[in-house]
Amino acid sequence: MRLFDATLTGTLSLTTRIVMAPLTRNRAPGALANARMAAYYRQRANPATGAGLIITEATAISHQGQGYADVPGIWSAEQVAAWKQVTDAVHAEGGKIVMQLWHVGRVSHTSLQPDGAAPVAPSAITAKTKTVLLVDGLPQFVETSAPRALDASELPGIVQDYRRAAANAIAAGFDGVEVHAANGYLIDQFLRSGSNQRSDAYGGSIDNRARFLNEVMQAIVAEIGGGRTGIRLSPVTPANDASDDAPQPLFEHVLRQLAPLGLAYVHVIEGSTGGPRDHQQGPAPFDYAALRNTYRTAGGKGAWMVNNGYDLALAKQSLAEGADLVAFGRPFIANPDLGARLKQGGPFNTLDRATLYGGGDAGYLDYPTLS
Ligand code: 8OZ
Repeated sequence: MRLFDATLTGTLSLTTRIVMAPLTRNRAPGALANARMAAYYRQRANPATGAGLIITEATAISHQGQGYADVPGIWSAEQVAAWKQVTDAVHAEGGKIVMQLWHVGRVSHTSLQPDGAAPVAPSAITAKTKTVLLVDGLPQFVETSAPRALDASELPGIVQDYRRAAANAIAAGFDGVEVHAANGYLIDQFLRSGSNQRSDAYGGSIDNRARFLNEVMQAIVAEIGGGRTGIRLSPVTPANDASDDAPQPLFEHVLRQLAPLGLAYVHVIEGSTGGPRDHQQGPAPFDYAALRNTYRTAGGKGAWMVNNGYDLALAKQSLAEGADLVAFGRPFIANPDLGARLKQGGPFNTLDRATLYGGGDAGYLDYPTLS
């Protein structure tokens, strides 16, 4: 079955097509990776039993890019050194791991921002969504703070933060990076009309709304090369109050722009993140096959990674229809040896939602393996 076949993804040679999706777990106090995280990733790293490729939890490119309690960062030398224990652990198991680079934009809270400042966004529109703070070690869901609109003069600095984060990720031993352009965070806020009401070169037309993404991708590819750079998109997700009137032409434009960059992969969340796969935004159901065709027709050679609610049957179907990689999220939390379990058709552990965000080893390191 193709799911268990090796494949070359950009410069990454993968043993299987099973990918561990990025999963926020809020167990990085001080924005630093730690031994507990290294143990967690290590449990899932052996491609014979776990993932062919691991994508880290979303990792902030700057303090300003932080929006949740105890999520890790990758802007300082101390953070680079801390992540090294994770990449060493994964590589010791023969695994591959890329870092997901994240700027939350407006999905933040003043208590998480430098000097308690307002979060930043394309436009000063508050997201109708919640973020996670930790109060006495327990997750508390709170309304995001009102953001201020970024001045165009600030954008080169943020692009530079992405570039530095990519360089730092490579210095920390990662096999590559994934740019988080999904789920209503900063890049997605620029892309989609519901959060971008700018009247400058970064707002209005599709081309203008895609400009910030393009600048970020150009900078990262110049820094580390397209062959170890991926991107995550979520064309119709309503996550974090994301919305657009016409996602099909918007995202087809984005894919045409990405095609010449020689990316390792394009990671697409189909439908509503963690929810219904047929979620619709805009006038018609989103056509994912057309999106991929647009990318291929424009010369895009990166692997096509699909995500959202996949099980073995859907993975088989999707691979038969042209996907190259399949990302599993929540199943990988509850099943460190998900690869082995998929191969033999189960059984699968069930997820404990109470231990998703924050906490210690419980619900993190103690899910049992088959043997
Ligand atoms: C769940 C909780 C906090 C953050 C995303 C990074 O949706 C996240 C996230 C998910 O992409």
